[in-house]
Amino acid sequence: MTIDLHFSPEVSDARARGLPIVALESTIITHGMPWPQNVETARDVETVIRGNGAVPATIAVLDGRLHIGLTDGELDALGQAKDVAKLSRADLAACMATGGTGATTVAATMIAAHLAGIHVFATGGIGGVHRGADTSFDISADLQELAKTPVTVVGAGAKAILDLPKTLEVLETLGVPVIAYGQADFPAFWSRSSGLPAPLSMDNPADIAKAMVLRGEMGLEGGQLVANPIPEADEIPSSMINPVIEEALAAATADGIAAKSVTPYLLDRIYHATDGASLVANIALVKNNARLAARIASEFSA
Ligand code: PSU
Ligand code: MN
Repeated sequence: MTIDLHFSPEVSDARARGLPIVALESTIITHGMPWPQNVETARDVETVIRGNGAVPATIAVLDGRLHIGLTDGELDALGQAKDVAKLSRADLAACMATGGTGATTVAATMIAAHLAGIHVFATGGIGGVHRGADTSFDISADLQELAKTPVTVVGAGAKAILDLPKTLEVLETLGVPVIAYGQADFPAFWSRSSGLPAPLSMDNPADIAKAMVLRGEMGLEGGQLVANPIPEADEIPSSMINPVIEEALAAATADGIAAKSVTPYLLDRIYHATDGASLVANIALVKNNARLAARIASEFSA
């Protein structure tokens, strides 16, 4: 049995013409941002990709069917739907088997992109090792996926709510290349620098595409993480965001938040605590990642 992928007309056409395609996740729409900014951002990000010579493919499961590319109407409906499942590697097939509707995380989007022959994927920031993971064991499945599935993921580092040193350690153990774009430091989502050096650094989309191709030729499984710093004009300095993160983490513990709910809870809490400034920065960095991903995808096609 082959999987019945449901391509949008735009993505179908791009495949037929051999155009570069950039995958986009949908959890950021359903669990990462409030309505209506979520839908507006999803549209704007697609526009940025088109403006940079590639075709966007937002990925989600709608009524059990794995969609590669959403129409405007589908995007709108998903952005307003209540109780959409958050799908990682563990949940994807179960949601499809039961005819459910779900948004794909970084892990699940990588799986779907690979099935669809898409090499590049843009997001905000990947999941990673949560602070307190030594007792909670909360480590995002995104990290394992990067070790397994050959897709280049462009994010603004890992979300600063995480334990970034431990996240980098796990990525190293898993053999995932972590490539800072245009600087030496690993970025921290809302801020340009985490204060930690990135293991690798590149300045050129062509080199990033070439490294991925070489990995494939050598039989190295897995993808790579491109850590693209938020534009200077949009960043929130870590001195400003860190106390807010600390407060949100304390609230999550007090409220007994665990598992899949942790990331959405923290993002929402930080959004309110910063009067929406965290969302403005989040939107800016996603667009910036989309731009770079489109350029990398074009290099893959070249
Ligand atoms: N990046 C964002 N906002 C998000 C996410 C990433 O800017 O909402 C989502 C992604 O889908 C990522 C997920 O895969 O959070 C990680 O969740 P968890 O920590 O439960 O694995
Ligand atoms: Mn988790």
